[in-house]
Amino acid sequence: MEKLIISSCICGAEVTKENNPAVPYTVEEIVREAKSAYDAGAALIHLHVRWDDGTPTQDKGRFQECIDAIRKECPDVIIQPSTGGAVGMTDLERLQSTEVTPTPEMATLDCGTCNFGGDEIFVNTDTTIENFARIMLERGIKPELEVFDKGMIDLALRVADRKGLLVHPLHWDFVLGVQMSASIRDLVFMAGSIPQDSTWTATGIGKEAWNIAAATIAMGGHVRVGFEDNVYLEKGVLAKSNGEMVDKAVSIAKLLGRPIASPNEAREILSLPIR
Ligand code: KMH
Ligand code: ZN
Repeated sequence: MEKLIISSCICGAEVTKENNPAVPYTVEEIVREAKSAYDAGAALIHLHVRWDDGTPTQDKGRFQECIDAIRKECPDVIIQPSTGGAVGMTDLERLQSTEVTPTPEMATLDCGTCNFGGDEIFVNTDTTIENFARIMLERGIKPELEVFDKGMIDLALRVADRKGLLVHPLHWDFVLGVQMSASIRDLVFMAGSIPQDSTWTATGIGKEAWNIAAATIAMGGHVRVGFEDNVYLEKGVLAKSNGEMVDKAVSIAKLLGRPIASPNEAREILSLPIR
């Protein structure tokens, strides 16, 4: 089976130190978590950043500072800034993470609007999707198409791909457990709903995280683990670091006979230029 790309979503925008004291806020903490994931075998860091008090931000300068600092410790890792940011941010605010130097190899592109708990709505109109896709195409950034349900796959194809704004093969991330259920039935449905030459990653939010990770690894998909999606290593046991979560994904992969991709092997799988 193809080598496994492990992505680590080390920080997120919603999870806090109250959920797990190891959630990183400062630049030093973000670097510590990125390095722990990289050392354990993550080829890709999905990056949100925070101000020191934990407030999520898409500030270009803060992204630049964090990316530069991560790059020193993890020289070849793929750094994938979020353009999702946090609920309520404007599109212009969110896009700042793509304006860093050098231009990121990848960034997320969220493909629809969804409920985010309580009264929170994460807004991605058709215009937003099209604009973000166009900007990423112009800047040479490969989007990871974040889809929270099957309708978002259809939207990405209709709103961006049919207009020639996406370069194939596409890369998807199935985020299960926010809107669509984090069940293996739905994971299989999602994997069967994308263009055949696509690559895909999946993540389960909350308590289904490890079931989704194991099923994804067995199915030949790639896997995302980290504090953004889940703070537990197992039921009732908080993970001490993102690295511990990557370690667990590596162990599952080993049991299932799936070798781990290095960052450059991940670039090859994702059709990114080798560095
Ligand atoms: N924090 C969510 C509102 C992404 O990184 O692109 C959006 C998110 C998706 O996390
Ligand atoms: Zn994210």
